[in-house]
Amino acid sequence: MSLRLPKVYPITDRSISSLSHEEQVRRLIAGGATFIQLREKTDSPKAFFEDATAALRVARDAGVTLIINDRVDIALALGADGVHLGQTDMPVTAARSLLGPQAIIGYSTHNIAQVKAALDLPIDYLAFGPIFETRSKQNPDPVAGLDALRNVRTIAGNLTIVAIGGIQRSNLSTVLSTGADSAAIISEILTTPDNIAKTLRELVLKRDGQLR
Ligand code: TZP
Ligand code: MG
Repeated sequence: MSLRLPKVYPITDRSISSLSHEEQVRRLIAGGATFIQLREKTDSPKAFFEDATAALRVARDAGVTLIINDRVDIALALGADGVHLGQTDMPVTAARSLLGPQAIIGYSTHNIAQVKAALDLPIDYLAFGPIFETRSKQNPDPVAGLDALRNVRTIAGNLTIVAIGGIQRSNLSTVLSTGADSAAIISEILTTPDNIAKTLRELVLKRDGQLR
């Protein structure tokens, strides 16, 4: 399985943006996002469900793909496009059984052993990181670095690779040229909430002069 993703893959975060997921999705879409992940680490399931319902409506109206971090139950209940799972979330095979063959499943890895183990799983993309230092994740794994990303590109074959962790304007092109198909970004896009659309547009344009 290999999924075509945009070069910049934004992830929502209420604690950084101080905005609802719905509003973040609106602004990200205004900036050209075509694939968004909702990531919620503190809200109650009920509150997240309600916000995510509104966010999904906005995404659907714009033809934008929306996936949910961690919560297979919420993704299923919403009819979202898929989930992003980590090493301690519901096993990928169980999620695939619940969500079906059409759902998008992304999976986080943090070292080469995890990447090798992931190659046998029914996933649509493999996330790898943190590539650089990040302050957006609690208890992050050790920084993996660009050399490890290069190694992941070699062993992952055709599988879509998403790099994550500390990706900014200054290192985006390097991350992509090192082998990532896409860069998942939180703080660089959300830290200045009034400029979310502008920042995203600039990040994508800076790369190659066109939105994709
Ligand atoms: N997983 C690995 S690093 C990270 C996650 C969720 C956070 C990435 O956020 P930022 O702000 O782009 O470094
Ligand atoms: Mg998770």
